[in-house]
Amino acid sequence: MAILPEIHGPQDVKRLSPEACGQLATELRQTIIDTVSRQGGHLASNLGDVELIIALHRAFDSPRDKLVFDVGHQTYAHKLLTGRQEQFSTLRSYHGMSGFPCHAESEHDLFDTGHSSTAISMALGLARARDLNHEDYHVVAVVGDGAMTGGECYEAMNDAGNGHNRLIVILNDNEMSISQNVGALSNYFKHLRASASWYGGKKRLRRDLERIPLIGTHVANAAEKFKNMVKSVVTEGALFEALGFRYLGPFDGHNIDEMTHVFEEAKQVSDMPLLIHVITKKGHGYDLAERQPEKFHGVAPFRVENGLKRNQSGKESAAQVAGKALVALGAEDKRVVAITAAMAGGTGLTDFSTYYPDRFFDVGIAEQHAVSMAAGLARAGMRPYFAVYSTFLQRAYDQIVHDVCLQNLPVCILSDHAGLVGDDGKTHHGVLSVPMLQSIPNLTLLAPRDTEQIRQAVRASIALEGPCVIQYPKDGIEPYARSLDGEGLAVGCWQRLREGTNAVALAYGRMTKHVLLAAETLAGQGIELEVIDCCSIKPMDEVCLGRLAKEGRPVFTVEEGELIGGFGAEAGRRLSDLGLRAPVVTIGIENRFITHGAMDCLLEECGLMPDQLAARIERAYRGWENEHVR
Ligand SMILES: Cc1ncc(C[n+]2csc(CCOP(=O)(O)OP(=O)(O)O)c2C)c(N)n1
Repeated sequence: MAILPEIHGPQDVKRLSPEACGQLATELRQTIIDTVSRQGGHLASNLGDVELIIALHRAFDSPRDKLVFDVGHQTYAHKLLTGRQEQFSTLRSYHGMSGFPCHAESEHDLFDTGHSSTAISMALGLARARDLNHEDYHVVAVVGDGAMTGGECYEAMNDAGNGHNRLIVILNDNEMSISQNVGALSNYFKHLRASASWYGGKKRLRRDLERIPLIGTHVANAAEKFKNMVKSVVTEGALFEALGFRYLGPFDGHNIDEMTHVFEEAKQVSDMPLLIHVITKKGHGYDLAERQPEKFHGVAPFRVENGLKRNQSGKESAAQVAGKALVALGAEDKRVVAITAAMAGGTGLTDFSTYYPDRFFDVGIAEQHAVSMAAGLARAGMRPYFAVYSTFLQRAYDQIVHDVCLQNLPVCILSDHAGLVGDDGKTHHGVLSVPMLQSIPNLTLLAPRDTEQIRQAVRASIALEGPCVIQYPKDGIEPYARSLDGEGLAVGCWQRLREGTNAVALAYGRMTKHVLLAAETLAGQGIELEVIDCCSIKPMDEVCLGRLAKEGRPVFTVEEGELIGGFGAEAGRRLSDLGLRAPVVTIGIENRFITHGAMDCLLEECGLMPDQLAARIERAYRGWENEHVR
C-alpha cells in the first residue's frame, strides 16, 4: 500500500517504521520525477535530499521548530510532507504551487527565497528572536556546499559563532553547485569526506558527541576533559570550529536512521551552534540525473525514459548568443576575460571556458566578489565580462557603484534574464534592472531587442572606456525588424522601426516587438504610431529626445520592468525638461512582486501583451485627442 497519500503532515512521518521510511523515500522520488518531467523544475537537487528531509521531519517538529532551506530549490520533498500533495501537480504553473519556499503557501515555509547563501543569517535572526522571547524551539538552516561558496554564510557564522547561540546548520554536501563545485572550500569539503573513513555513523556520532560539553544522555562524565584531549588531535571541521561552531560528521545523507539519530542528539546541545555535515548524491535514485547532475539541475519538461526535452525548440537562448559573441571577441582581443558566479552553463560561458580556460573564472556563488574582482582585472588592463542573471546581480549593487563605476573602469556585465523570467517566479524576475542601474554615474546601459543586437552590443562594448551593462531577456528573440535609418546598434542612438504621425512609442528589449505588433492593430483603428527602439537606455538618444520634445505628440514608454525609477520615468523627465507639451504615458510593471507561470500569462497579468498595449495606447490617445485635436 502506498504510504505518501497517508502523509498529511510531519506528525505522520514521525509515526513510520524505519522500513516504511525507506518506502516513503521511494514514493517521494517517484512523485518528484513524474511531476518535474511534466512541469519542469529543479530535479537533481530534490532527488538528492529526500532522505535528509524525511529525517528532518522525524527529528524536528516543524512548524514549531524552524527549518530554513538555503536557495529553496531543493524543497519539493518538504512540500510533499507538509500537506501540499494535492497542489504538487501544479508546480511552477500560473496560480499553481511555487517551485521555491513560499510563506503564503504554508506555515512550514518561513521565507520566500530563491537566492543563495542567506539561510544561516535568517536562521540566526530566528534563533536570536527565540532567545529574546524566552521561547524554546530549534532553528535549523539547510545549506548546500555550493551555497557555502557565498560569503554571506561566513558573515553569519562569524556572528553566530561569537556567542552561544543555539543553532543547527546542516551542510548538505553533494560536491556540486549547478556544475561541479569550485574553490578552496570545495577542496576542504573533499578533504573532510576523505578523512571520514566511514567507519559507521553511530560510532562517528558517539565520537563527535563526546567532544561536546554537557549534552543530553550522552554526556560522558569526563566529557570536558575528553573534549580537550580530542580537540588537540582532531582537525576535522577546523574551519567551522574556528568560527565557533562544533563540527559533526560527515554522515551518510541517504541513511534516514542515522541522520534522525544525529539530529535527535543535536537537539540536546543548547549552548553552541552546530554544523552537521551530511553527504548526499545529487540526482540520487534516477540514473540519468545521477550521471548528469548539471543537466538535470533545472529542467524543462522531459521524457523520463531518456531524459530528452518534451519540446525540442533548437532555438538559441539569449545567453548562448551572448556567449558566442564573447568567444569571437576573445579570439580577437586577448584582454577579454570571462567571469561567472557558478553559472557557466546558464549564462552561456561554457564555450568560452573550453576555448580560453586560462581567461575564464568561475568564482562560486559570489556575485559581489565577481564584480570587485573584475574591477581589479580592468585596472590591470584586462577587459572583464561578468555574465550573470539580472536578479543575482542585485546582490552586487554596491560593488558596481563603488568598485567599478566610481573608478570608471571598463568592466562589462552581461545581465541575462532581464525582465520577467516565467516559472521561477518572483525571486528570479529581473525587473529591477533599469531602476537599479540607470542612476549610477559613468555606467552605459544597453538593452538589445534581439539576438542580432546582442551580438552588436557585445562588439560595441569593447570600444567603451568605462563600465557597461548589456541586459537582455531570457529568450533568444530572432531579428524581426530593421532600423529605418539603416544603422546598427550604437551607444546613445535609438532606432526608428516604424513611422507614424499620431503618437510615439519608446520601448526596449522584448517590448519593442510587442509594441510593433500593437502598432499594426492601432493602424487599423486609425492611429499611426511611430515606434522607436531605445536599445541605448543610457545614454539616451539626445537628438531623438530633442525632436520628440519639439514635435509635441503624445509619447508612450513601454518596458518589461519596474516603473518607479524606470526608463519611462527617466525619459518622461528628460522630455519634460526639454519642453514637451504633450503627455508621456509610462507603461510597465507596477510596484509589486510578480508571481510565477508561463511567460505569456505573466505578461498578460502585467498588461504587456500586444493587444493589451494596443488597447491601453488607444484609450490614452483618444482621451488626449478629444481634448486637444479639433
Ligand atoms: C545569489 C545566487 N546566485 C546564483 C544562484 C543560482 N543557483 C541556484 S542553485 C545553485 C547551486 C546551489 O548549489 P548547492 O547549494 O550545493 O545546492 P545543490 O543544487 O547542489 O543541491 C545556483 C548557483 C542563486 N540561486 N542565487
